[in-house]
Amino acid sequence: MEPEILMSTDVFSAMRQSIIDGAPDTASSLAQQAIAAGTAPLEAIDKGYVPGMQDVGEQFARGQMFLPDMMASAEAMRSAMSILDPALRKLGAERPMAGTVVLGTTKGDIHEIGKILVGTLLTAHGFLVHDLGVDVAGEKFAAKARELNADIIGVSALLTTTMRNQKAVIDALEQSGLRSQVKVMVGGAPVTRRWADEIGADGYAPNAMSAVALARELMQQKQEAMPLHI
Ligand code: B12
Repeated sequence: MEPEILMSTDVFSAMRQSIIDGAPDTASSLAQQAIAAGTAPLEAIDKGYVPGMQDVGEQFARGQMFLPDMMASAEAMRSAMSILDPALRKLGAERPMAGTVVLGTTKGDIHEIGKILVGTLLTAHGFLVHDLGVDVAGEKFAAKARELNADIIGVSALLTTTMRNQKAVIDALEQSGLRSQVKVMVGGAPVTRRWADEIGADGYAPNAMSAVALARELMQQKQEAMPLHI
């Protein structure tokens, strides 16, 4: 194996380990080194940090890790993201506005890392993103969409018990008469395309990069549905 390839593989596995160890300082200093070495921030996330999070989830499910460990891992992930986020956002700064997205995690759910990543990549690709945070009720999504005249609402859910609150967002849009104007995309680890269809969402994406492709597709659908102004 070429030495360069070996080196980058080592860096990615150190990133993964920093998440498993719940070591914020190591996680951020590896992110700094990666940026200085010209590694694409998305590659560091995909090949280093996210696999670390997946590993943590599996260990938690097997009873080999406990809640405080998972919290420390989340802190390490946030620390790495604080370095990578500005580098990702810079990409979107000069692009024309692709659309307005209101983003949030469903009511009862405080998982935010995946949602933040989706928001960062949407911003990096020219979308104007308003992140409502976590534990957000359907009515709040609808009210913010009305206020900003948003094109898309993105709803994240990480728990099987809070997935159904994604449907509550769609219900709130219907109740406020906004459903035909706003596209809804859903995501989060337990969410599937089938679930998205079942609740009447306009789209589902399994990760942040495909969320960008989906948002672009939804914008196109919106534009095609718009009556011509002559
Ligand atoms: C970190 C973590 C936590 C942290 C969250 C910290 C934070 N600030 O976010 C803390 C410690 C707080 C936590 C708490 C809990 N957690 Co937790 N957690 C995780 C863990 C390990 C990682 C989640 C994560 O950040 N992944 C990394 C990101 C990048 O991936 P992601 O979230 O899937 O996002 C990607 C895609 O899904 C997609 N996406 C995400 N959102 C959206 C939105 C849209 C619109 C689109 C298009 C795409 C999209 O794109 C993202 C980027 O690629 C997962 C395990 C796992 N593998 O998912 C468990 C996990 C989700 N948690 C779990 C549990 C049980 C809990 C607790 C109930 C534990 C407890 N006993 O208290 C609590 C719940 C608290 C609550 N009310 O929400 C279970 C859920 C089981 C289930 N089936 O419901 C999991 C699966 C662990 C397990 N294997 O058992 N957790």
